[in-house]
Amino acid sequence: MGIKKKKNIIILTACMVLCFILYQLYFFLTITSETMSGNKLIPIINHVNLGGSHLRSEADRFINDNGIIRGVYYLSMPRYRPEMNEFKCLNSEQRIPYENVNDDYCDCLDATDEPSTNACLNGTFYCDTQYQSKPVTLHKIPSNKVNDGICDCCDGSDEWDHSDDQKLLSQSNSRHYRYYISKCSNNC
Ligand SMILES: [Ca+2]
Ligand SMILES: [Ca+2]
Repeated sequence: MGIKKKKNIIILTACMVLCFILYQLYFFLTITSETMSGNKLIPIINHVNLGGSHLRSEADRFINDNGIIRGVYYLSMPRYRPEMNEFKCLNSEQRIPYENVNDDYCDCLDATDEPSTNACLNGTFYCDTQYQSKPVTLHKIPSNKVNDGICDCCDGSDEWDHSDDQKLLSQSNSRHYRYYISKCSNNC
């Protein structure tokens, strides 16, 4: 191989590396500018690419970034694991089929089977950022404020059910990063 040919290959490789770096930088700056404006980035699970045994169920949309069922107080989380495919309401002896948890219908008389939805009138939703400091307070809201279009939690986690028209990034950018922007900013 001639010296000139080698030189051309090196230049071509360098150009490709440079283009790749610029491409990544462009997306990084796009995401950063969106974040700087106070919006919150929420990961989207790409169900198609997960495939096979890792295929996520519809129920995964109820899991927040902390790995906790949305709206559940973290200390209560173990009680939301199914026992014999049943759920025992937190504050009573009532038991319901586990599939009735977060099915958008209030089954437990104590309103604890719908931690992520607004189905129970007297329910409680614990924000993703469960504690606020100075003074330290447990951050929770009545569950009828979940997905009502108004940001109630300081981190905006009560407005988790986003429709397509709330995506602020373009479709291609969203797919690339599997992110979209919620309309609630994180002020916690
Ligand atoms: Ca239910
Ligand atoms: Ca709300």
